[in-house]
Amino acid sequence: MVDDTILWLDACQSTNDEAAKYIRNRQYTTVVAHYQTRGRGRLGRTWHSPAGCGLYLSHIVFPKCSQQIGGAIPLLAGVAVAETCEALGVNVELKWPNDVLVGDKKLAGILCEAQGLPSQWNAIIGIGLNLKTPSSGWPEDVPGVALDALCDAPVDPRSVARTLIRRLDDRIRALENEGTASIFDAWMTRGLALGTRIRRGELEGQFAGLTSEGALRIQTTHGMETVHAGDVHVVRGE
Ligand code: BT5
Repeated sequence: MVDDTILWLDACQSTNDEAAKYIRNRQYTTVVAHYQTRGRGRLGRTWHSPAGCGLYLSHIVFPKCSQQIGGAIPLLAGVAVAETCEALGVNVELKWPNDVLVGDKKLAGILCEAQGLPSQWNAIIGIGLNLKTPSSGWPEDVPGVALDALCDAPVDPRSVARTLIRRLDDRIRALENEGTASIFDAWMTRGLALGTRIRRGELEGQFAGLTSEGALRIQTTHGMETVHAGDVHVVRGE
């Protein structure tokens, strides 16, 4: 049963930090909190985590594949979130590397943290999925949207958590057995259209798909460039 391995907390600073405590003894594979006091985004940013408004979930995985292939895990997590939302009738778009969007609003974010030796490593997949629009609305710097604004039926957080965990585990198994191809295909069907004009820092050009490791390829006027990390922006209106 999935439920025996989930630790349901009322509050914590960050479910990723809480999950790290169970890597060694493997008592739980997943930590979920009703709210986080210091929810973390990437690059030192904050994840807005008000009580009862989101699924704040961290899932620990011990992939039996190389860490290089494991670089696909953030994309794999995006696919698992997308599948979970689609099961509720909500279609999403995936923006490299870790945003789950509806229109120009963010429905979910993903923070993956890997550690260990190349031969024996683990990753904590942290997912913040907005379930309910905060009663005070979204802060100015949070371009959020929640499932309650997109679904007709009420959303049960525990059932969403269980579905998401199953999708993550299924996709991890596929990664171990078949490599990255099916994950990248599933990601591309929900990702930016090939040829979309994008910018990453100084680099600007057309989205040209993913490398075998899940890095982003940009066709610039100077040639093909590869981006391994950071934020990518869509350049509109040109
Ligand atoms: C992310 O970072 O999108 C990764 C977020 C991961 C959060 C989960 S919750 C469970 C686990 N435990 C943690 O402590 N973290 C993980 P990034 O790409 O850096 O995006 C952060 C930016 O998203 C912020 O600067 C805001 O602009 C925006 N943002 C913050 N909270 C949001 C929310 N609830 N909904 C939509 N956008 C949000």
